[in-house]
Amino acid sequence: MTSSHWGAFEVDVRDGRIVGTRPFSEDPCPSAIPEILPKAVHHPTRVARPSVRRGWLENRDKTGRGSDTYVELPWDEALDIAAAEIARVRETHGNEAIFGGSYGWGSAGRFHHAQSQVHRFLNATGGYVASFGSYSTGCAQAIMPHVFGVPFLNLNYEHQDGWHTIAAHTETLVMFGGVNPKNSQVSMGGVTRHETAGWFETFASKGMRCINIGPQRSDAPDGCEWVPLRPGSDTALMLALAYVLEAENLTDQDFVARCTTGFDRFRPYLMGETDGTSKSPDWAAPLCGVDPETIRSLARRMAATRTLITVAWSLQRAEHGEQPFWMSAVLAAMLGQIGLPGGGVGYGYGAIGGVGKSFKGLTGVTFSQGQNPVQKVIPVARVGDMLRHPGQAYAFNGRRETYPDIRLVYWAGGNPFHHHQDLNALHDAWQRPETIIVNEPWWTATAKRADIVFPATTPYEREDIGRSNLDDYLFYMPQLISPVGEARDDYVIFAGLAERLGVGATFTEGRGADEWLRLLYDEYRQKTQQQGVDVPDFETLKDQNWVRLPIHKDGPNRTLFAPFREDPEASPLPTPSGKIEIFSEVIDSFGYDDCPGHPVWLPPSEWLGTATHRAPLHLVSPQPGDKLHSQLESALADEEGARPETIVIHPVDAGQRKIKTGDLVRVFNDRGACRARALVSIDISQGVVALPTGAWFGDPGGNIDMDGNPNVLTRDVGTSSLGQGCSAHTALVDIAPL
Ligand SMILES: Nc1nc2c(c(=O)[nH]1)N[C@H]1C(S)=C(S)[C@@H](COP(=O)(O)OP(=O)(O)OC[C@H]3O[C@@H](n4cnc5c(=O)[nH]c(N)nc54)[C@H](O)[C@@H]3O)O[C@H]1N2
Ligand SMILES: Nc1nc2c(c(=O)[nH]1)N[C@H]1C(S)=C(S)[C@@H](COP(=O)(O)OP(=O)(O)OC[C@H]3O[C@@H](n4cnc5c(=O)[nH]c(N)nc54)[C@H](O)[C@@H]3O)O[C@H]1N2
Ligand SMILES: [Mo]
Repeated sequence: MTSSHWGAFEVDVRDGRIVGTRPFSEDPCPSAIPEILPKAVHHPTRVARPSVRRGWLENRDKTGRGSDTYVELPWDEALDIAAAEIARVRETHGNEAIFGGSYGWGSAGRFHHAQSQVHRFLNATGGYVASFGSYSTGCAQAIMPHVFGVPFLNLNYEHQDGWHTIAAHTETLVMFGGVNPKNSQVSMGGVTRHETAGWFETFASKGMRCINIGPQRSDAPDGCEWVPLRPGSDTALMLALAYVLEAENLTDQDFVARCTTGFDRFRPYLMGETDGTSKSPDWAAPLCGVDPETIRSLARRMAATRTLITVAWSLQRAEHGEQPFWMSAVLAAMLGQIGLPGGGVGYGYGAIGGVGKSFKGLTGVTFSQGQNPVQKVIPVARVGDMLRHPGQAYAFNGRRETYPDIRLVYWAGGNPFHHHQDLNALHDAWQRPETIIVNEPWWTATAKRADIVFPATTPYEREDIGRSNLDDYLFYMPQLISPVGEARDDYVIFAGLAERLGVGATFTEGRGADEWLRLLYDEYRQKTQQQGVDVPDFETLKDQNWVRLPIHKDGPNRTLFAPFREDPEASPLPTPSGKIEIFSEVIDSFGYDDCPGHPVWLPPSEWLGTATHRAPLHLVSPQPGDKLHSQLESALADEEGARPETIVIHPVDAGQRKIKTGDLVRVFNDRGACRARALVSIDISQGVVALPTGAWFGDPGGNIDMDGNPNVLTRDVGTSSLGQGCSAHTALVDIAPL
């Protein structure tokens, strides 16, 4: 038995190979993702040996990334070359010339977490330029602390209601962007029991009204109502709901007065006193595609029943993504149910399997990354800009920063040529650094654009501990097979480099991976005991394989908002005003046109409101249902008909283009083109197409990505000067039969 981001499963091994997987008996709704594993782990696309790009090896060429051949070298030789190059860059340009943000999910397992390993290594050598936030929630991580005063992820994981509380109290669940059991299959660090779909059965049996607002019916479980909405227009709809509350005297004046600040600055905008436009349902209807009567009756129902507004992370993965997140908090504040069980607002339900579960927080099993002497940090999704514009100034959350001049990139545990926007532009920007080093198990599009590739093991080739704070299981993850090819653990790779750079002792502290694992586990065990939870000693856990921890909490989870609601003076929020900030003096003082002092409607630059005959369709690019991002892609892509990836299109849009289900199509705009396979469906709004992420960025071979990666089409712009998050969901495209 082992654990993974997509859950726990049994593994069958024969003759040193993984031959099959079986679901864990305690999982009520296991993911099918492990079924791809046997093929993926032994796939010919595994990196067999350390490999150095020929052009770089021979004359330090930078232009052949993505097209060159590789020279396989013995480990010692490849490590010598990489260490000498890191030393050269440090000595010539300083550690600020090394980018080690290395964003990505890598694999579950606490010790062999690739990103922690690369950060610890680079810190030992004098530091690196890091990145802030995630592609998942970078924009929310910047805006929401201004509104509620706490780190955004703490809201999601600790303060908002758990499923039990929602089931017991909520009457109306209003889900912007849905709550998708497909996405709940995964959770960083592991999700052992997949429960989201089961909770919706409970909600249905209790007669809860569950309303999915967004472009796809499939974003919420069967049985939920669907209000189709144009992507990028949620703020307009939320404003109109707020307008109805105010116009019909349904705002909870007492809550607004006691628990918020700045309503007086926001109200004139809402009612049209500042700009001559009242944000009424009639104003919003043509923007969001929802008719005014539906908006009015929804607002009345939200005011009349215990209502929980949920907002999918996808809404802030778009230009001006700050606005729907902030506005959802304002709308919930006007409804006055924040701090009541089953009411108010919550974020990221369904996004990952752990949100909505309520567990006592325990200390983690953590490998220290040390201190980073380099202060420079970029917003994670601005990596393309950073490479393109060294020295250029940019705004970020009230600060003025400059991009560093990056000469060396080290990536371990992520796949930017899957995850970043506008991949053709990234491909060009990627030609600028002098050296790119990547640790990867597979020949991904990123590995194929590296100068030095070190083959990394997968979790099945090493022992580890599996544990996530959003899960109540603890796993010993056994080594199931020998490393494939000449793969080494990231730890061993970095220990080899650190040794050559004279910082071996700093990195390893004289320990092997097995010694670290036992030490970190013992420390964890001591701390959990102090927290009142007994876990077995290492050897016992190893024998038992896993334990379920007694850390379940069923009660209301509102550790932050219930006392605040009760007495906002005695239990203030950690915002400047101590209250929920409907108007933020701090944000206002930044003077950003693209994120002013209170939530506003700012139309995105690409959405159905700006559609042209060249690019008439809005592309949303959600997470793939059949796997995690680009992981295990080579094995899945082998399956007959699995590639190119499927794009969902409305029958009217398909009919106009003579496209039928199963047809191969070309999806394109001015930034690029990819192939996809059409699925014609009435479960998507007209004018919108959905192409999930997950396909590798196939070799362009001309100018069309053959596998169907939507990021050849997406825009590489920040959400705003405030959040500078990823804007993947803001893109217009067209489609033609191939
Ligand atoms: N258009 C569009 N783009 C998006 C999104 C979107 O909604 N739309 N979503 C964004 C989001 S939220 C995210 S989180 C990103 C995800 O993007 P990533 O996190 O970059 O995607 P993964 O495919 O999980 O990349 C992990 C890589 O680590 C490798 N790996 C696994 N285990 C190990 C290991 O032990 N060691 C090493 N060295 N490597 C390992 C895997 O093979 C894989 O290549 O994509 C973003 N991109
Ligand atoms: N199976 C699987 N699950 C995953 C992942 C995976 O790769 N595979 N990745 C995980 C990761 S890293 C993350 S961050 C989460 C992401 O979780 P989310 O951000 O919630 O998920 P997405 O799939 O990006 O988007 C969900 C839906 O939002 C809708 N949407 C897009 N734009 C808009 C809009 O403007 N308004 C409204 N109302 N709806 C919109 C789309 O129809 C889309 O299907 O998922 C996690 N779960
Ligand atoms: Mo993510």
